[in-house]
Amino acid sequence: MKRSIAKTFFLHVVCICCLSVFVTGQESEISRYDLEDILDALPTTVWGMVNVAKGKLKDCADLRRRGYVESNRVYSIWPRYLNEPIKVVCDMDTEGGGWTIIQRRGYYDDKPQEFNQSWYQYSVGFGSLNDDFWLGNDKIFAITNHKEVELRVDLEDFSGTKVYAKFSYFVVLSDLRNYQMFFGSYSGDAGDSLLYHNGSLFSTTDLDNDANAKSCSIDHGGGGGWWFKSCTRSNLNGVYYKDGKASKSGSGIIWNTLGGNNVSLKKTDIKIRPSHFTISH
Ligand SMILES: *[C@@H]1O[C@H](CO)[C@@H](O)[C@H](O)[C@H]1NC(C)=O
Ligand SMILES: *[C@@H]1O[C@H](CO)[C@@H](O)[C@H](O)[C@H]1NC(C)=O
Ligand SMILES: *[C@@H]1O[C@H](CO)[C@@H](O)[C@H](O)[C@H]1NC(C)=O
Ligand SMILES: [Ca+2]
Repeated sequence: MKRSIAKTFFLHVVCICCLSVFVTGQESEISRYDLEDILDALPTTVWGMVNVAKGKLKDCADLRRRGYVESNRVYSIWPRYLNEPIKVVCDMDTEGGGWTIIQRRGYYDDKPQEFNQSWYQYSVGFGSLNDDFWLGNDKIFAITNHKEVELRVDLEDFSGTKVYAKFSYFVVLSDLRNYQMFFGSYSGDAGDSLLYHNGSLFSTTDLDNDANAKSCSIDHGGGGGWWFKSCTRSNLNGVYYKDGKASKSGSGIIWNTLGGNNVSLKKTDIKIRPSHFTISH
């Protein structure tokens, strides 16, 4: 209730702002997100008060802008659309930092984290932020919807080759929409093994939303959750094979352009940050 009142009020303010920009006849590069940020900084607006109550740190980019530069430590953030703060790890180094990490493989000490988990576990997240984890689809939904974010996937194979793939935007819909995923144009040197999956719904062993007659997660994916289509050119939540060889095609940590569906990777890092991120001060 409070939320919708705040939202209504907020929309009115935005409209007044748009109107004044229009009336003065000036060209304006101000986007909707900039307007939100301007309004956020005003504690006299309803939206501003809500924001103060919730804190200003919505993702790792906010932390980086405020001078936090340490990677690989646990931070608290409070993304919009979540009822409570959450813990995350950030990449504060790559391309100026500000990345919120949503998945990691191959950072474990003794035993790799198992990724053959249920729909519920994929929704809320699992594993340890200090080594291997899935942040959780509800959190990924929140962080990809409060502003436009880009996606970066860092990959390392067992020969030590490191490559990456970037996507100009990335958005994951809510649980009600089965965490359907869309993204924008590719750049990088890993090859684009995600394009095939654009627009796919998320599936796990206990919830089959894929486009295959069978269950991709059970029959091909090694039990992991992913945005399978019919079935997979990438499967970064597959089985961790310590020798880099998937015993069953597609079941490992797969990025098809890196050796096909039989080669399993050593390390992965999936992260997001606002598109066009810069540190202006
Ligand atoms: C995941 O796979 C491992 C190894 O095959 C198995 O021991 C474990 O029971 C599986 N966990 C679930 C939740 O299916
Ligand atoms: C992914 O799908 C969406 C919706 O169909 C489309 O707008 C977008 O351009 C696609 N992304 C790529 C990289 O083709
Ligand atoms: C992948 O491994 C399967 C056996 O699991 C084999 O049938 C297939 O030919 C292999 N593909 C490639 C490209 O090596
Ligand atoms: Ca199916």
